Amino acid sequence: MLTLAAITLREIALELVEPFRISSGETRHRRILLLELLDTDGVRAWSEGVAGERPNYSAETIDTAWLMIRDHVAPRVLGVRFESAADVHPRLTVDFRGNPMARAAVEMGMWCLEAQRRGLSLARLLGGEREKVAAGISIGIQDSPDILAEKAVTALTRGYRKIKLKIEPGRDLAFIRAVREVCGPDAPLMVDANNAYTLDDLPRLTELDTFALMMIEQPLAADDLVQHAALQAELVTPICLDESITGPDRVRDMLTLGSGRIVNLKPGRVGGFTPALQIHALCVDAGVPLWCGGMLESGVGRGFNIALASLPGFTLPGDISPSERYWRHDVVEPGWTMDETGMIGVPHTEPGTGVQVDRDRIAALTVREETVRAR
Ligand code: OSB
Ligand code: MG
Repeated sequence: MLTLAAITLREIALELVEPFRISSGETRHRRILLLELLDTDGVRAWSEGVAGERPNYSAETIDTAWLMIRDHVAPRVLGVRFESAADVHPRLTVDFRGNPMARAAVEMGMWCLEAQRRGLSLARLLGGEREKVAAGISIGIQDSPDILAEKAVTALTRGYRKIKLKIEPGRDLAFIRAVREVCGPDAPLMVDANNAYTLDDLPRLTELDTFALMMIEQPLAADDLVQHAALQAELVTPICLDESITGPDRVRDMLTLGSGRIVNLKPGRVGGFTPALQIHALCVDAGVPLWCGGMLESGVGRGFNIALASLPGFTLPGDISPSERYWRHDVVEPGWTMDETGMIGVPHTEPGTGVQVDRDRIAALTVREETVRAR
């Protein structure tokens, strides 16, 4: 049994160690939404909302998520007796359209709360088995091919098992050619376009196809599956879908249409762990390689991604990097670290995510705070 007494929303301001630029915009000063869930027995869990500062990746922002959680999500779960965290998602989908990141922040927090109550690691509760997960790095768009190539080499030397390079038309071919040249033919390279291309760019995308990339992530529109299918038919490189996969049905459609061959799964984008587990099962059944994406999370959200990535279907390295890649000081103790072989340990012996939130640090970084209670 699981009954929530209160949810506290906090916005913290956290500066990235370097700006992160994708085709639709640049981020340096992260505004991060953290939730603290309190149940009727006094057990607590933290979770993170992954909506960005601006609606350039998805329609949601931290501001819309704040409003939706306070006025629509929290009132649906506060004071309700849940058998388990798996029962939360259904309650958040009846007559409720959109806003997956707002729903996921609460739903994932409930999974962590259940893990805390049962003295289980979040990874075990979700069905995770791996002791370590493979780390990848997502490198933003740079000013020149040389700068990008140098960053990619440094990342490879550090041990990262997948190097993802952000691209856009005009900052693609010369950039990727430079990286491939210095990193060598076997380096695990991929690109992510965040919807920057259309089918009119076919010649350019066909040239990208010659760089032996692991995959090309979301080249076309954020809500498209049909044009991606047409593009995939022209390419040897597998297409990986990110933005287009908003739930299990979109994975089924991707398989039917042939829109892509790999899935980037972000639990926040699909509305939480319950739909994420459904997508995991679908991909395992269909033999579709899966990896866990990232949203520049603090150590809180990173813990959720690491727990999820410990499931057996996550066969490719995620966009999961250690804390130091993002923050001078993370908000959890200990911070997330990567060994020299590019692996991050999954804490299976601690309850929940296995890291403690640094309350003093969070208090110092908090910009606004609001608590919603069961009525
Ligand atoms: O498209 O995967 C993306 C960050 C913000 C928004 C969208 C994306 C990303 C990343 C960062 O690629 C991955 C990370 O958290 O390291
Ligand atoms: Mg992406």
